[in-house]
Amino acid sequence: MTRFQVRRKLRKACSKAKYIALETLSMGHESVSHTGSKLGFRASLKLVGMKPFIRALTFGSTTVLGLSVVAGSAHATSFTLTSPTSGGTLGNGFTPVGGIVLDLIGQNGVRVTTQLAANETFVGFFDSGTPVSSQGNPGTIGTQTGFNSSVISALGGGIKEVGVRFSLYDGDSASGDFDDSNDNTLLVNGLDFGDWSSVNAENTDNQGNTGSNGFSGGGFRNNTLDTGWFYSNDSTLLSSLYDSLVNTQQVVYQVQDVDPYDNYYDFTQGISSNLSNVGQGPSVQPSNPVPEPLTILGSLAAGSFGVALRRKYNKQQQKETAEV
Ligand SMILES: [Ca+2]
Ligand SMILES: [Ca+2]
Ligand SMILES: [Ca+2]
Ligand SMILES: [Ca+2]
Repeated sequence: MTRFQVRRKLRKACSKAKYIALETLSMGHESVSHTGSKLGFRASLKLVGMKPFIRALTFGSTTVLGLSVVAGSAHATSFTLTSPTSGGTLGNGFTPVGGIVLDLIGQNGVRVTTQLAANETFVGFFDSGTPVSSQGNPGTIGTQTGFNSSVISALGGGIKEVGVRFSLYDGDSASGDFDDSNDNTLLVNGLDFGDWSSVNAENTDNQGNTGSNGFSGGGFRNNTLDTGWFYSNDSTLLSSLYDSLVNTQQVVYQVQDVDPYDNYYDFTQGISSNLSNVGQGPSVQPSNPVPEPLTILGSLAAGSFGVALRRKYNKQQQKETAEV
């Protein structure tokens, strides 16, 4: 067999494997025996063996896959990239740490997500930091713009669930810190989204990999980089939030402090500079965003065919050499 022929066979095997992968996933067991007749016993065994693995990829480890793309690391935590809303894992482009992530689930189940870059937020004490216009109590952490009428109308007339994630170094709101137990409250468009001390937060390194300090169990800790999710499905609160979106087309994140101006905030501190400038405007997410595992199955299947073909090619070569 010439190299050209091998390459052509490989290409054919690739497209076949991809097609079969799609079928196998959509049709279940019956298609395996069907593909078995087409591809031979060994190939069908491979696909059978792969099915549970692919399931795991689809439902269990999509987060890990997403993380390795974003953070470029195998140790990235799934906690920060998994929203507490029914939407679950964030789509591509979200950093595992840093910035303010907003995850909205509309009345119709449609998901809208956005991330305000960390370096677009307030820095300092709220009586002296910058930008000056954000000072005060409540103080403005940052503002997410871009909620135009098409994004808002995608939500189907209301909001069912909201998740808000931010990362903060030295938050001082965990148990025993000077701003613990109800001192700091998150306001979103002026609405109460909860006490910072009751939000579980996870320590990470500057790229979003699991940190040595684990979970706080509540609050953003002293001298620690912590990332936590706020969540609400309170229909009254979310109805007010929806109205505020319609009226202002933006989301203003603020902190209300019971004893203000004692806490220093820098939402870029401890976060790698390549992550602190990453943000994206509000966008409507596709309803069924799981194409990656299929592509992966295609590549895996194609890979194993490739190996088989290469073996065949090598054998042929050996035979030809022996014949010479
Ligand atoms: Ca305090
Ligand atoms: Ca501190
Ligand atoms: Ca305080
Ligand atoms: Ca602080």
